[in-house]
Amino acid sequence: MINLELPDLPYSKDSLMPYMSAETLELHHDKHHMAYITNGNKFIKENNINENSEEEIVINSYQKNLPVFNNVSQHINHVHFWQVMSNNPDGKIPSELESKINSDLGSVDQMKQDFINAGIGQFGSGWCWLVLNKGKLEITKTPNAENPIVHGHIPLLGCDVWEHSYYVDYRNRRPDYLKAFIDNLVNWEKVAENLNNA
Ligand code: MN3
Repeated sequence: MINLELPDLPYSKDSLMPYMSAETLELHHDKHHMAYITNGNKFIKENNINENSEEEIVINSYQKNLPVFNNVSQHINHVHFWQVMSNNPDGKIPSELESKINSDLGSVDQMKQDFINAGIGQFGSGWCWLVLNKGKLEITKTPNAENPIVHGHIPLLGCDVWEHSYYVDYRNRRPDYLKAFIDNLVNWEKVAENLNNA
């Protein structure tokens, strides 16, 4: 039976400042992510879930078993989210990825604007994404815990727009958080790696 575990952050909690504070990461990683893991493991046991991977659990529980889906999907969303961030104000995008962004999404500036708009446009809680859909890059958004894999999309870059991800640092200013994220907090090497592995 799958046992969800909290991964260490791949950086120190104060290393994303000033764009994301240590206080936010402490709450978000140590408390919020941990709660999804605790509840996810409980529901996996209670429901005798026997899939071999976290991704399979998410796909098979989608629209069928909400407690399992919500917690396991949020777990994989957050594992992804920690990995795609770094303190990267130069924001240099590896050239192969940049060419693909230019050809599939118009330009880097257009991609960034569409990503921000997707995050602003997600009513309530959820995520905005750069995904690969049938070999093509797309910007999407999902509600609540939904991971793009339930739509057959491969997530390359996801941003958490639940209030717990930005309220400490940005209060209600979700657009400012999204702009800081896409301009200064993306580990584009990791996004390129996600594309290569897709
Ligand atoms: Mn979160």
